[in-house]
Amino acid sequence: MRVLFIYPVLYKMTGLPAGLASICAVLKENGHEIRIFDTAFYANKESRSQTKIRSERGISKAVEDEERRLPENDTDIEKDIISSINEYKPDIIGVSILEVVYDISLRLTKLIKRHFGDIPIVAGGIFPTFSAERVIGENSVDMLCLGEGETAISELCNRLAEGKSFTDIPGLWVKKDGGIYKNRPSGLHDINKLPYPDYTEFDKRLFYKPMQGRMFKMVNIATSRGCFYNCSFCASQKLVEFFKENGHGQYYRQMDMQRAIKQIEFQIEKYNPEFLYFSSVNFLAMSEDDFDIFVKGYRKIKLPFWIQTRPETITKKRLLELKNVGMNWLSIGLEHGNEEFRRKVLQRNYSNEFFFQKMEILRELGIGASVNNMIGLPFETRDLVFDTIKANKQLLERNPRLECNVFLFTPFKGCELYDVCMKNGLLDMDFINACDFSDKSVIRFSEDFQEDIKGLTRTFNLYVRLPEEYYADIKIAEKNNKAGNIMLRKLFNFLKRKPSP
Ligand code: B12
Ligand code: SF4
Repeated sequence: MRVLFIYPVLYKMTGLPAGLASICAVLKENGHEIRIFDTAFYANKESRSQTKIRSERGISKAVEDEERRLPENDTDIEKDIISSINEYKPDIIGVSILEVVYDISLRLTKLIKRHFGDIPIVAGGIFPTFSAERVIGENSVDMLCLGEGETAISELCNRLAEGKSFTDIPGLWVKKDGGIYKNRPSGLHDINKLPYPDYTEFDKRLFYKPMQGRMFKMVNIATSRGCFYNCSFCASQKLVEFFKENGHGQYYRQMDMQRAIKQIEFQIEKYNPEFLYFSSVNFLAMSEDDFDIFVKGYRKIKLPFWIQTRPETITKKRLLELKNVGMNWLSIGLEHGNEEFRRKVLQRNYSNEFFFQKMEILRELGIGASVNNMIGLPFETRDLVFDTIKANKQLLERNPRLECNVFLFTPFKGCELYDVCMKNGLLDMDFINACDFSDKSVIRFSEDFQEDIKGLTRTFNLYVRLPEEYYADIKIAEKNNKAGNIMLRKLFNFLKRKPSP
């Protein structure tokens, strides 16, 4: 079968999707052909890359070679998709959907249905998994996949190729003769048995990600799936519940480390990256034995790499060994600076002091990191945001090399905080988060707090990095008006001139 995957993704949101690439690998093994159509490089008048926003907010360095590495398409997305379908003539079209791209996904599936009514369209990904009724209710969607899709879609393609019935495939919901066949989710895959994710058909620009002011060609390596923590703002908890309720056991799976090393060697050979991007959500959640195998195996690889992990997993010994084999940067979530709020609302249980000590280890070892924070959480107040600012200030005193990221909290379906927002009347009933890095929260906050969020998001790094005698000026810079914008530029210019630590 000829399969076309649509990968709807925000503007210049690069990085490779390991889940979809895993499906590509399984389909190819089964003798099917793949093409991918992504939306990353089509701009509209509001499009701004995340890299640009981060540098404007004083979080990270401007990325000099972004335009060269990631040039935009100068063609029209709708014309392009139609001509690529006319030329490739797929037998089936799959769309991989996260909530933020649901709008654009539907725009494309509707367009395709209008022009190519006979080609079946199957939706998969986190959003269709958590909003199945809504997605299957769309006229332009013929089938959807719940949970992991490798077996379900390859079985579907095999049956379509053989002209067999496909209404009973585990994991698929299928529309037929005016009804919907709702099969239970298929089991979880043994990640040691799946073929390595296949990125060959993805746009080469998607391999590039920014790192300290430069774009690097990166390959995404997943050494695990899922996570065993329960943060209320993340899909992990509900994914775990979803698979347990359906009798499929533990969603969190760690790959055999010998195999992970083989995968790394294979991906390097195949794609020739300059950097490795480990997308495992909590990279260091591995046993001492696995860690030793990783470090020994990675020693000969000699490529810089990036990880994300939890503070609980950090030890000096581990970080030193990782640094020695090439770890260049890591990302870690503080998420909020008020301990009680973090524990009660976000379900993250550690003290600020504990987190600070971990960041001191990084300083001692000369390792840089991005610390992630959120703003605009339900029940948050301006004072609570200032607890986050204060905690980041204290962090920088202990480790001046840290980058302090701030993200506007967005409640996605499939995370506990979404339900909390709904129960408390903080969201519209059929709400869908189609945000594109907007600085206005979708939560029903008071007008004053909405203004605070906008202002504090753009000035977060000024508050964090400048002494308190500047706070009156920063308050002026919070406002998006003439005086505020002049002050904002002035303060950021001042910050740029400050000698770096
Ligand atoms: C790596 C990662 C990324 C990568 C790659 C994205 C990708 N699509 O894989 C990058 C850096 C690009 C990224 C970006 C973003 N991400 Co992200 N990301 C992840 C992360 C950490 C791992 C994804 C992964 O590999 N999972 C494991 C694989 C096996 O699962 P999977 O991707 O869901 O794919 C399987 C099934 O869903 C299904 N499937 C998927 N697509 C399809 C298509 C078809 C046709 C079929 C049949 C099946 C199918 O089969 C796959 C294989 O089993 C997840 C956390 C998580 N737990 O998933 C967040 C997560 C997916 N990201 C999230 C968010 C919010 C974002 C951003 C908006 C963040 C931001 N503001 O920058 C952007 C938006 C991306 C976009 N589309 O524009 C949210 C999504 C929430 C939601 N309900 O939509 C998650 C769940 C994290 C969270 N907050 O809980 N992300
Ligand atoms: S935010 Fe990170 S640590 Fe928390 S549950 Fe999600 S993946 Fe796990």
